[in-house]
Amino acid sequence: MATTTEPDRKFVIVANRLPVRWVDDDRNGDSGHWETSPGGLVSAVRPSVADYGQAGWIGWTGSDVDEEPFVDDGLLLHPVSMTVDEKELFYDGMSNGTLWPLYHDKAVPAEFHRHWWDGYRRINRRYADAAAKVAAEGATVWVHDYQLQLVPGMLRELRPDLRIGFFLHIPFPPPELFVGLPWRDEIALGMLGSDLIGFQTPDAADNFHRLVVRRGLADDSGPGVLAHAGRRVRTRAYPIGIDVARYDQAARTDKVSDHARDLRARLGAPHTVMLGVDRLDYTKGIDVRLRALKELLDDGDINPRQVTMVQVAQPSRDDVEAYITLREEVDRMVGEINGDHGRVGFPVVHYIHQNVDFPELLAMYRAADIMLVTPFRDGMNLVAKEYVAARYDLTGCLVLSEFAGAATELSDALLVNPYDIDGLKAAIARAVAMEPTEARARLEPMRAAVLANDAVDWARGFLADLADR
Ligand code: ADQ
Repeated sequence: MATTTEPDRKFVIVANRLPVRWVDDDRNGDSGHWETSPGGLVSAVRPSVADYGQAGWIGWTGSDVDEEPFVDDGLLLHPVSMTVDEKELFYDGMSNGTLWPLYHDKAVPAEFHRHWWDGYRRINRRYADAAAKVAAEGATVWVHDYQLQLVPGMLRELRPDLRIGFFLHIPFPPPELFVGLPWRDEIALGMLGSDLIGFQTPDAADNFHRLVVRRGLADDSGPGVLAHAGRRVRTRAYPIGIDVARYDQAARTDKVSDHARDLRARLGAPHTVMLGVDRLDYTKGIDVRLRALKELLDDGDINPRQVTMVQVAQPSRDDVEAYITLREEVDRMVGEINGDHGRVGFPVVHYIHQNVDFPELLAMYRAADIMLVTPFRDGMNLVAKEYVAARYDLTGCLVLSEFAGAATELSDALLVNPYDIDGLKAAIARAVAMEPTEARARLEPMRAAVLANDAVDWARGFLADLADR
């Protein structure tokens, strides 16, 4: 690994996190190694770097230790550091206490605090300064997500020569909701610093378009085109995809099949295995699916000796109050279901509050007859697509919230409104009873949709439009 600070990068990604993270090998932190960061953003965006030669990535390492820029496999990694206090204001506060709930329909109330906003601006400035430092003359810069919405505007002021794209991974709320935000115009103007703004769905793109026109921040120049500050800013939906081949190929291996078989045996060989895989986040509707399961069991509509559920919840944002409360609620509900309906050695819900590695995740997708994806609101939801990619034999049933971005492409799933518990119960009961021919007929078009738009297609599609003037 070599270091460099030359402004020589033709393509620069700016995202909250770097694509690698430091993992301590011992408790003293004396030795450790870099490994690929988990999550959909990295796996979708990382391959696009290969098309550009000299590329750079600006992001946070996740620690408060200052790190020097370094080159890994030709990619310049430029760490942005923040103190513990700054992280509290920028990340826990403004990003995850204000914007995250506001953009997800206020699943919990969004809080507005001026000191959070000040921290958000300060850290956005730090990312913009770093991008201005490493981007070569005329370079393309691709900024990601709700933590960094001010970066395009700040960067345009510093470097008008750059081509700037922005992609929002989460929903963009209707203007009626967004206008309650005290810093609505600053945020919208930050995004308008881009040449191209990508969203997960046409609804999100439309919400942004209507907002900026209504607020007088830009003029409508036709579908998906805005006029702002003498420039053309385009907006469009680019639904994100997954690395389909990776899931499909791994799913077909004997190793994963054996693992899945073993998993089912360890679950007590139930007739039906249901699965949930989510970050432990209140937008994901983990509580609502547990409630539906509990009522179905209480009412005797499903038999606890025949149906087992595995819920994997990846630890997430555990410094934020609402996440601590959710964790307690899920713990309690799992305990209640197992207390009422489990037997010694045979709990009904197997709850894992941990990361699982790729082979384990794949084996779970293969072992699951029913996949429950029930967010109240979700930009896309990659888990739904991963499950479909792993079901190469066209068996299995996806129950999917109509409020996940993925519902647009996966409209052959059993679509549910997660606020409607009776509807969700009916969908689960229907999935348990579904005939293989119907499951097959539903999975076939969904697999075609997932295969037709993988992560590389998604990134290339966005970047081709960004390059096109
Ligand atoms: P997330 O809210 O994180 O992403 P999602 O799209 O489902 O949601 O991606 C989660 C990823 O983490 C998936 O790849 C999944 O396999 C993995 N994962 C979940 N639980 C895990 C566990 N316990 N162990 C290991 N891996 C686990 C945000 C937006 C989404 C949008 C993505 C990408 O909220 O709407 O789809 O960005 O744009």
